[in-house]
Amino acid sequence: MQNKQNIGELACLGGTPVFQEKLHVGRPNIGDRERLFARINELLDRRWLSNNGPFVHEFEQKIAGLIGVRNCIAMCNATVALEIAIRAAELKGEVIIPSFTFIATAHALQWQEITPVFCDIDPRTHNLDPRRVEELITPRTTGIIGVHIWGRACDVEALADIAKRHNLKLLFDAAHAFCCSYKGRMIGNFGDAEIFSFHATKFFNTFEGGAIVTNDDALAARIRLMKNFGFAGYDDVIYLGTNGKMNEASAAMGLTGLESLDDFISVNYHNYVAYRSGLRDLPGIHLISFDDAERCNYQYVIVEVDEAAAGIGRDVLVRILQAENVLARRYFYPGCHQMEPYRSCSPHAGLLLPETERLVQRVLSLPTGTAVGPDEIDKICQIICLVVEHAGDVKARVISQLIVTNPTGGKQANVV
Ligand code: T4K
Repeated sequence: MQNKQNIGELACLGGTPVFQEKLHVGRPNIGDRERLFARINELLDRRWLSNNGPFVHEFEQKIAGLIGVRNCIAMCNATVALEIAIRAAELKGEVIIPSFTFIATAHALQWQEITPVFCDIDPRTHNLDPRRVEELITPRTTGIIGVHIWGRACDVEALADIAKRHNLKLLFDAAHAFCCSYKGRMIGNFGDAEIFSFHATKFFNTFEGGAIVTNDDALAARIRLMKNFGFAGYDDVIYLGTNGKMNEASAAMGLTGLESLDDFISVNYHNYVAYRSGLRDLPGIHLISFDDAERCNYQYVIVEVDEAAAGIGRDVLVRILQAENVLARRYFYPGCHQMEPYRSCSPHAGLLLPETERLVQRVLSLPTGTAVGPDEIDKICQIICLVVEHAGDVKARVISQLIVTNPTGGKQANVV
């Protein structure tokens, strides 16, 4: 379909969607199928499907080598990996984390009856603000979990300094940050341990999966036991453990994906550059940037919408894009502190999180990855440009249409 020239052509106002098929954020990257199928056949022939099989072992070695870290323990997903890392590091009481993260970071603590204490972020980086972290430390605090949101590293040194001075453990939820670096050193080498996600929606996936990486050999040994029920040998359980194991099919997917890693990142990078050029100079539309001096996976294309400058708010823009089959997402709206059980436990937590509250109203994630190319990105940017250029009219018409279709919900209706 041709680019839209006037706002009457917008799908949310009755036009035909630009895209016939939905464009997703988090469309899985798949490596060479022949290589994958060969590995699947191999593991079937071997009849070794799980429990520290040869593919998992090879996968762990390769990840550790890539990151330059002493230990990698592959896991069934990053949420269980977080839970195990938290338990192995002996966190209890209260742990400071950002509210601006995927809910798994908070749930991994609460699941073990540890209280996540939500800390505000630095609006420039979207990551934990170390100055705010220090204010939240109490006698019950045992640790900090920083989250490298969008693959951009936390202020690792400041957090390490706070952790050291207050005798706290420091973990990093690096779910977004596989293959990213901080000051030239690969993420995975910081804090007591870091946790990667290899979920299907990540640029590199093992269907479901994750890993804990650490340079602490004793911690790694505990984690290895804990992810296998605490078994130290046949018939010998020496810890309270769980089942966090990665299976052989996931490792086969991972080994295959690793062979295409540079291609995945290259596609993401070129998509990011295409968005940057397509959205350049648009008032109120700010694409977050990455440090060219660092390694980055560019897996998230994140835009902040400043309603005052753009003339249109994030939620209306998301609604317009979704009608065009561009499934932009509001990661991470409304913030963990606004979700259960945290909202009920601490209904006024938002008062201490002004930057988080502001950001969750502005941020959106756009489709990228190997399922999207320059043509699609050009069209997505054209829609955004058209909307911002005619923001006043578009907003009035979209909102009046919402009132017609939902007269009782009115302007208060959640538009996405
Ligand atoms: N910490 C952080 C900071 C995280 O962001 C995450 C996960 C975790 C920890 C926990 O990691 P894991 O335990 O999951 O390993 C998705 C992912 O499920 C989640 O892994 C990810 N972060 C989060 C940011 O995004 P949803 O609820 O948005 O997923 P969903 O089903 O809406 O999928 C997103 C889009 O991807 C959809 O438009 C559909 C598309 N998709 C999805 C899947 C699964 C596909 O096209 N194919 C697929 O196979 O959470």
